[in-house]
Amino acid sequence: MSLEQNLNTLTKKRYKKSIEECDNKELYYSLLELVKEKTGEKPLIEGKKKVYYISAEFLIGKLMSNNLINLGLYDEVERLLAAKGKSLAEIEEIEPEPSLGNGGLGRLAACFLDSIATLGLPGDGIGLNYHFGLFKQVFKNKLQGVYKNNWIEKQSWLHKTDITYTVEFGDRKVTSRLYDIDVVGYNQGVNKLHLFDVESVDESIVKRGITFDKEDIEKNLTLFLYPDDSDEAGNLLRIYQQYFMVSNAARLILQEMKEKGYDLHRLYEHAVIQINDTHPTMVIPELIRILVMEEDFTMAEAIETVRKTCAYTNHTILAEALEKWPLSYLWKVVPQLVPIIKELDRRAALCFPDPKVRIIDGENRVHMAHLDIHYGFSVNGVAAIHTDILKESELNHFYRIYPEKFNNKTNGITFRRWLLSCNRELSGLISETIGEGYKQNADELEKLLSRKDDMVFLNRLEEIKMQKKRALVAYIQEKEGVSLNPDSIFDIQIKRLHEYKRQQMNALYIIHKYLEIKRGKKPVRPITFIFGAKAAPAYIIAQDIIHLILVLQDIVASDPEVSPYMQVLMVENYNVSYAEKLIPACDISEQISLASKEASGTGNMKFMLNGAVTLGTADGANVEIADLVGEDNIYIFGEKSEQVIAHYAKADYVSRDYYEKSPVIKEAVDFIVGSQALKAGHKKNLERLYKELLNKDWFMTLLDLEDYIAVKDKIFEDYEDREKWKRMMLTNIAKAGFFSSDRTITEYNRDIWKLK
Ligand code: 26Q
Repeated sequence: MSLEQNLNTLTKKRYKKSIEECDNKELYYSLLELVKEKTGEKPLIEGKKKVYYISAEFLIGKLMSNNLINLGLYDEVERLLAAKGKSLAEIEEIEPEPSLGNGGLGRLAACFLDSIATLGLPGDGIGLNYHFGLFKQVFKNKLQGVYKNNWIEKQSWLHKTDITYTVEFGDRKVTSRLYDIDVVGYNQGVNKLHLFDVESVDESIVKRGITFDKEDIEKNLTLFLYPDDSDEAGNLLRIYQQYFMVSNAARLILQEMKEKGYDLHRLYEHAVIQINDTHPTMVIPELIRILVMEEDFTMAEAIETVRKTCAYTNHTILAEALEKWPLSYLWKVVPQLVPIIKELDRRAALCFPDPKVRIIDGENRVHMAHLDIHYGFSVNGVAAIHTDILKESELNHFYRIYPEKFNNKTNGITFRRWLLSCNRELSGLISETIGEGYKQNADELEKLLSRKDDMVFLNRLEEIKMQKKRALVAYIQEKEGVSLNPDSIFDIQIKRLHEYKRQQMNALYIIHKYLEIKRGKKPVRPITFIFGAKAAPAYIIAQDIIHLILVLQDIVASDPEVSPYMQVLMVENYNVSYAEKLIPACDISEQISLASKEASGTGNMKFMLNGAVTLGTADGANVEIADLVGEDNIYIFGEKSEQVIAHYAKADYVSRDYYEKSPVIKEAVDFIVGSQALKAGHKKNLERLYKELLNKDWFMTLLDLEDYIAVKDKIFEDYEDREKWKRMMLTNIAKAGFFSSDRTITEYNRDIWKLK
């Protein structure tokens, strides 16, 4: 049967209509069924050893386009629909975006699943099926409002399985249910994303916004990702979620091992568990517990078996993100793990008496990362500079006892989504120029360098950028009701809102530019500053930064003297689907974190691949981007990580000094509480932010502001040398191959997983 007949049969069966007669919604659900059928025909990827990637987040994005590409059906489906007057792109808009993650760590997990399957490696993801996931962001009154994100529809990519387990907590038992999503590799077989849910979950307990009874665990366990943890009940709920995730994971893994007839004493020959940050750490004591209690292992055997099976990835050096659970909380939620954790701590302390490497500290808090390092065989950072900082400072005490465990795996992104799917125009041009080989061997992008002086090619790059800018402008017009100027420079910062990422520094630049224009100094070409970011609901200063940006958006838009030269827009509810539209349209990629604080970043890679030029600090993977493209093709500014680390050590950064000695800084900071801003915004939020910047500024916004202004002015100037700019675009695209997650996963497999 042809694909067309196949689809026609489905639309007839479901809606008693031909393809032509169906609307986009009907076509979407018919295609969903078709793709699920086609995926079902592909073999499961199998082998003697399998990786289980356990993660609290899987930010997978919409799946239709990606799955069609990986199945090799995209072009055919697009053509057959077009022949009937339908647009695949419009149909894709119908799909709800799964809300199973928050930011970089979750998106990385999704890219990794794609690459694991594409490389034909056996590997499944294990996580939770959050019903509302991360909140939906709505701006009201220039403030962030939060709502539940109801993304699961009756028909979806989820397959309900008949696997259920009983999970026991200290004070209750719940029944879990496994749902699977197929992960199809590019021209490859299929792996699974396993998402556990609790049978008794009750969506109706969510009342206004995202408030619900935090103590009703049976009903709330899988409702939200990262429930507000500003009180004890919220923290306990996080522990319930984490244990629920890993207890189910442990059951599933052991069940698979037994079904394949493997000896559990050789677990590590058939399974490797990658622990994505510390959220799944309890899988270590849980596996040990099961092996001892149910499989007749001695404690020593269980520990050694688990140690050889588990590997840990660190994604942050921010102290507040390193999980430390009070032992009293663990007693409440998972008392069965406490004796095991104590025993693990006792054994580690016998070998290494240094209190800095204790699992349980003097205040009876359990350091989850310490558990991972002592009882896993691998510890990796996610970019070269990040791993160096782990080794030399943050985890130095551990590095000195276990140097052989530490390794770097610089992050990567899947080119199937971040080039082939989101920028078909560019991938089409690349295929035409260097063939299709780069789709499976990303290094081949370097062949493009031979076109460096080919003006015809460079002009096509520029045209494609223009086309993607126009498409974004149309989308934003419809979604946000804002008209952007496609002839302006698109300067974009999209990422979670955090002070260390320094959206506030970008905002201060915007104030500076605004005041310059008011004084008559106009930019040669208009500039559009675009932001996208969600702020954790309990993170007050982050909300204030969003408020400031929305205030600036309003001030600029309502000032006819300025708005022809600059525009500011913060898009609402930034998510993966929005990223897929913003990234291809970007000219300048803002990667301006305080050096040493951004473990890697992966947005930086996506922008580069789509021909944007990076304006960034020497932080995370920016450092490796700079090494690859050379200093002429990137704009690096600000103090280096060693200097920043020294400031923290000496406690010698005083933001007020920077404010007082620089009139430019002072003027921009004062604007936040000036009459114009106070008229457009709320006094409480603006004053709080102003005071924070002057009195605390823990992430050193003012440290790099002058340099940022100078380098940003230079990048806008260089944009006018169009030939030079187009060459920079080309170099960035051509050198992006290193950042394919296929390379990253090849390295994980070579050094850690050893699957085949
Ligand atoms: C911890 C404790 C309590 C509540 C929440 C958390 C928590 C939640 C999420 C801690 C960390 C996260 C997420 C971290 C994250 O996304 N890290 C990013 O990981 C990317 C992939 O490696 C990197 O590229 C980014 O640099 C890093 O910020």
